[in-house]
Amino acid sequence: MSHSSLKDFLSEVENFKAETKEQLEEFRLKFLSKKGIVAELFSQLKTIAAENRKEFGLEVNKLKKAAEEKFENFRYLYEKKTADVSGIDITLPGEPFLIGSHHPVSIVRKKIISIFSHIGFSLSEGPEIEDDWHNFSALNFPEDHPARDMQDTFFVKTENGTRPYALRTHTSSVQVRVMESTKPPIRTISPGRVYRNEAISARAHCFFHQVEGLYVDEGVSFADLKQTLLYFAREMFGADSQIRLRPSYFPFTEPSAEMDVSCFLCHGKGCNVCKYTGWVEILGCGMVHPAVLENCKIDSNRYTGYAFGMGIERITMLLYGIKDLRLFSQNDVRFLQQFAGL
Ligand code: 2U9
Repeated sequence: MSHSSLKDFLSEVENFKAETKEQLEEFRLKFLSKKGIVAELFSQLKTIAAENRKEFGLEVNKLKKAAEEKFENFRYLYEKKTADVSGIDITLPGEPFLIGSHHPVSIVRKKIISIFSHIGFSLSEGPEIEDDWHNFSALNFPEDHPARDMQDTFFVKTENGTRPYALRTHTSSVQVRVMESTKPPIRTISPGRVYRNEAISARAHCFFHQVEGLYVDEGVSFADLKQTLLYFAREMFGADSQIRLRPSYFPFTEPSAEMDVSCFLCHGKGCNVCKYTGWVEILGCGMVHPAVLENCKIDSNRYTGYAFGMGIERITMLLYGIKDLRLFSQNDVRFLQQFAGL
């Protein structure tokens, strides 16, 4: 078989068009059957001079592939053309297929991350199983603080019976790790899942999600904190939002405060969400305690910082009017589907 006739076969295959079933069968018999051209060419392989055999083999393979592809294409077209659709109502609507949706906690987490990333906050993440230092001691929790109690925290037992690790109770532990490994300025938020040993009810769960923020640099003041939180409230709850800060106490911040936002539902007229006060509690915050900075080897005479923390489920419930925390972890599609497209 000469090279030129192989080329002729290839162009014959490439130019082939079938109008009828008979033409298609003729094509199959000619090229692809047991006694067809492709099989015949393969049987000639052993008679080809050794130095030309590889090239010849490749060419025949190319012809075989082209013929098979052509045959399949026309067979598909023919079957489509002659398919029997009598008795099928092609005007009936199709079976709808369910599209997925983002979890409401993810929607709100992403929104919070986006708001803070626009003003230069980086994202930091860390382990959910933490040691005592990063979850408690570095954050200035006294040895006898109730959060360290088995009643409040899930401890992880090791093989030798000691309990040196716990499921983190807040993502502040992540920020301790950032401070230990980074020189200020530090401007970061840490979203993530946290765990508390609570009986499960509509208002409490053994795990939930937080976003905490931390800003450490020279000259960071409470005024910086206030302005950042006002920006956050207006991005999250509407441009006309107001905030107010009430004094509070946390071991890791001093002074500490809780922030309320003016009610985004009734705008002060009084409603169920704000319990007729006009204000809704959103987050806790404060200036990082100097002892926490020192624990992380940051000079508290040179640097100051602010921090804040919020529960994502709480904000999600307020925004969407969700009345039961358990809905977030029950994976009921009737609940989840309401957030499709958001
Ligand atoms: C470092 C130092 C201080 C983070 C803060 C709060 C206040 C706060 C709660 C809100 C509701 C937790 O989800 S919640 O239960 N958080 O009130 N969090 S200040 O302070 C830090 C963080 C990191 C190194």
